[in-house]
Amino acid sequence: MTKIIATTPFLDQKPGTSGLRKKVRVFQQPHYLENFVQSIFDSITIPSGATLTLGGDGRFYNRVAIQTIIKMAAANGFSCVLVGQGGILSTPAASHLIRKYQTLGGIILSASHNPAGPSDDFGIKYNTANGGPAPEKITEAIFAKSKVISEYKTANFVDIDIGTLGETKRDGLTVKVIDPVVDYADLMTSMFDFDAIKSLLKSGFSMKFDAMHAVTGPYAKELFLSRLGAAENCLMNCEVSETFGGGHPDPNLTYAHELVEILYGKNAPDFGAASDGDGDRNMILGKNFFVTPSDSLAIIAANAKLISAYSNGLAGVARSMPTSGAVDRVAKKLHIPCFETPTGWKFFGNLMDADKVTLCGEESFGTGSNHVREKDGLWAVLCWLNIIAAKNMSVEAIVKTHWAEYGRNIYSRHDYEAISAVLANGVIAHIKVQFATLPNKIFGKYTIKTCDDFSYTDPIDGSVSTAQGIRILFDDGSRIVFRLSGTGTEGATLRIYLEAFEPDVSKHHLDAQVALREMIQVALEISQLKQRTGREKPTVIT
Ligand code: VG1
Ligand code: CO
Repeated sequence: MTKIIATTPFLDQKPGTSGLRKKVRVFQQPHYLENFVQSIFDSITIPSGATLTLGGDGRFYNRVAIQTIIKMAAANGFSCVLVGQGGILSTPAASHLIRKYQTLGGIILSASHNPAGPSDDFGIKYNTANGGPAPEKITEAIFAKSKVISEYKTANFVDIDIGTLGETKRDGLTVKVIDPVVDYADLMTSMFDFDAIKSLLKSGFSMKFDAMHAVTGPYAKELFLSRLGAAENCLMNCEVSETFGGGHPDPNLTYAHELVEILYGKNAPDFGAASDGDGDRNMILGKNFFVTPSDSLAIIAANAKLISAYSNGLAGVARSMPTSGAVDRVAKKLHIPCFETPTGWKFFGNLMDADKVTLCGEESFGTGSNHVREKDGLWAVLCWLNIIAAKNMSVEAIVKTHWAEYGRNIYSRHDYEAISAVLANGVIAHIKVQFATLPNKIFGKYTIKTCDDFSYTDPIDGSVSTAQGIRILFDDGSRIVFRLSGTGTEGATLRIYLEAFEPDVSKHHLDAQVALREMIQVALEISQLKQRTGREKPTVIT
């Protein structure tokens, strides 16, 4: 074992909601990755016999980082590292492995949907024994350690062959290279009615799944081709590439345009879905039809009993604050609790561990349940296929029937990416200055009821998270939320979340941008966004 004096650079910011995300060249600086990994190991207790789960989304620098982490795990007293073959583990699969094999925790290497390659992004996060992202307590400790770290420990053995399944022993450490897919695929097989989905796929129902050249490719092949008997042409972009094919594997209407064109084109299949870089996000499409993630969560909740894993019903549901209130309406009808948490999956973990909620979701194309402690893209796709098979209805019919029963929470998010942090903070500050004067203000058909900066007290451990996004609430239940992203790597990203409730079925066909036009103007007026940032329009609309 060698102790290396860890000089600069140290972390310049607290790991965000999804760990630390930076440009590859930042991670490539001498000692940078090592400092962060040592700060993780110094923030947890590593008992003798401890195992670490390790893998990533396959992006550039994944394999290099894995060798570094294996050596540091050996020097820091781990007995075993479980690593996905080729360094591959989707985020939900890593979460499952941590839980299934009761490992001490896991390190997941991913910058999710951010582009990959030598001049793009890399990321790293630590997940605890419950399989979920480390809570704030630990990420704060990691950050604090990173600022005072003076040395890190590493071992001096040659690189491990992570391309071949099997076990290697080095310096008291056993490295097990395991199949990254099989445990996860077994879990999925145990949760859904695979026979019903198989019959659906045989019956002429057509689908297209887009892995966007990222981590879900091998998982999709095993699930859809091997286990569900789908035809090869049901899959696209299923080879994992270190640069994600030069693309931006963010499953939304902007970045998954290749799939969107197919679903909105001639001879469109009945069902379309895509997943992100690390496999935790999902987008659901029908023929000529887009399902918003907020609606998807509500619809899965409303139909959960059709899925074998949830046939006994749900303990409760949770959504992140900016996610629409569609699921709240379902929870009310089902007489189950509904929790509103800050953005980021780590807030759902405590609720799931305490059996308070079964399903969770975020507006950012994240849906999941207590089968793991991460959101899970392929799980969401299987939920939809299972529900379609059971109801024998099209995606569009399922959504419209749902709206007719519950009303429609018309929803959209406008992102302004890569604006200077100073200007973005200025916009937020400008809105906050108006907190005292906004209530009762009338904007056309909208009257403001209240506004605040969302803060959350965890009902399980009492921890408090403040400044989680500005909420402007209108008296008819509509909302505007302003929030700064915690996952960007260039400047600041300002997100505006818009939601209007529409009970009138005759207006349910309206395009969200059309239906929300007036509210978008209100958001721009209150924030003075155009004037303050010079931006004429959002970078991404979802
Ligand atoms: C974004 C999403 C958030 C999600 C997070 C991680 O965060 O808005 O809902 O939990 O990404 O998702 P932010 O701070 O940029 O808004 V993933 O798939 O990147 O792990
Ligand atoms: Co992701």
